[in-house]
Amino acid sequence: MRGFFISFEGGEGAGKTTLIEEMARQLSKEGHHVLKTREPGGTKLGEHIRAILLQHTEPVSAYAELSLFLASRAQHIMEVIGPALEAGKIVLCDRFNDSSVAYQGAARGLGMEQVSAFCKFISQGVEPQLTLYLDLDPRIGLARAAKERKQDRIEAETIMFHEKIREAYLEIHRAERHRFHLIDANLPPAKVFEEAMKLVHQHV
Ligand code: T5A
Repeated sequence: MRGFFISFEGGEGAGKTTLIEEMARQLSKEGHHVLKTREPGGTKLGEHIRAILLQHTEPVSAYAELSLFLASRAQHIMEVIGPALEAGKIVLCDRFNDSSVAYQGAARGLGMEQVSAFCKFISQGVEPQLTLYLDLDPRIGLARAAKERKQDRIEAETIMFHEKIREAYLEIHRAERHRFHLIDANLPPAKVFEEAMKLVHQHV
C-alpha cells in the first residue's frame, strides 16, 4: 500500500475529533492527500451500525457488540480505507482495532488477546502504521463529552468500565511502543496538536 495509516485512540471526550480536524488541515497544507474517517462508521453500512451500537436501548450481548463493530470495520476497510491507502493517501481514522481490544476485550471482559486475534482476522493485514493515543482521566473526558451532547449507550457505562478502558490502552502502550504513542490529553489543544505533529513528521 502506498499511503500511510494513522489511527487515533482514547477514552470518551479525549479530543480525537478536535485533533484530527487540525491535523487534516495541516497535512493538506503540506501537500498531502488526506482522508478523515471514523469508526464505527465511515460507510453507509457502517453509519447504520453506528446508530444501532450507540443508540440501542435494550441490553446488548458483548459478543453481538463486538461483531457489530467488526462488521462496520470490515466494510470500512473494503470501501474506504483500503482504496485510500492504495491511492497513496494519509488516512486519519478516529478509532480502529485498539478500541475493540480496550472496550470489548478489556472493559466488556471478552479478553484482550482473543479480541485482538478477531481484529487481525477481520482487518486482513490493514493495520495502522502509527497510533496516537490521547491519555486522559475518564472523569475529565466524560465531563468534556457531556458538555457537547447527551450521553450515548457506551458513555453511560460506569466509571469502573471507563477506567478499565484506560488501563487497557496503557497496557497496549507498554507492549507496542514503536506504534502506539501516548500524548497527554490534559494539555491544551494547541499543545496536543504540536506533540501529535512531531510524531507524524517523524513517521510520514
Ligand atoms: N467503540 C468504538 C467500541 O466500543 N469498540 C470499537 O471497536 C469502536 C471502534 C464511539 C463509541 O464506540 C466505542 C467507543 C465509543 O464509546 P464516538 O461518539 O465516536 O463513539 O465516541 P468518541 O470517539 O469518544 O468521540 P467523542 O466526540 O466523545 O470524543 P473525542 O472525539 O475524543 O473528543 P472531541 O475532540 O470531540 O472533544 C470533546 C470536547 O472536548 C474539547 C472539545 O472542544 C470538545 O468540546 N477538547 C478539549 N478540551 C480541553 N483540552 C483539550 N486538549 C481538548 N481537546 C478537545
